[in-house]
Amino acid sequence: MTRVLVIGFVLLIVYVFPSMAEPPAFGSMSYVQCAGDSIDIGFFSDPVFVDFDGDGLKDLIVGQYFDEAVSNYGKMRFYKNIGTSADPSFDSWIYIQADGADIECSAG
Ligand SMILES: [Ca+2]
Repeated sequence: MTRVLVIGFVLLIVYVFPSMAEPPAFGSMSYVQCAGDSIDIGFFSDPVFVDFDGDGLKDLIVGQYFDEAVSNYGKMRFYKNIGTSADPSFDSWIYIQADGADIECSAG
């Protein structure tokens, strides 16, 4: 069984460590990619994998503390898994919304 450890870091965001044995022994680190680029959301990202859209594949949900391009705070990104459970893949993301508006929440 493949397991991953996902950690958000300041300015680097998300790492995946494929496990290689029980108890957990981690292989080399790699960045989670989206459309060929490393996902970099910045600090307070708190990434989690959960089947957000109910298709049986775990998606990536990541907090976004600050988006410098648009100067907004506290949004959540949804990366739909278009790969498999063992080899997730992401090609785009959207902000999670409620009632037609991006959900916003503060850090902490
Ligand atoms: Ca899913």
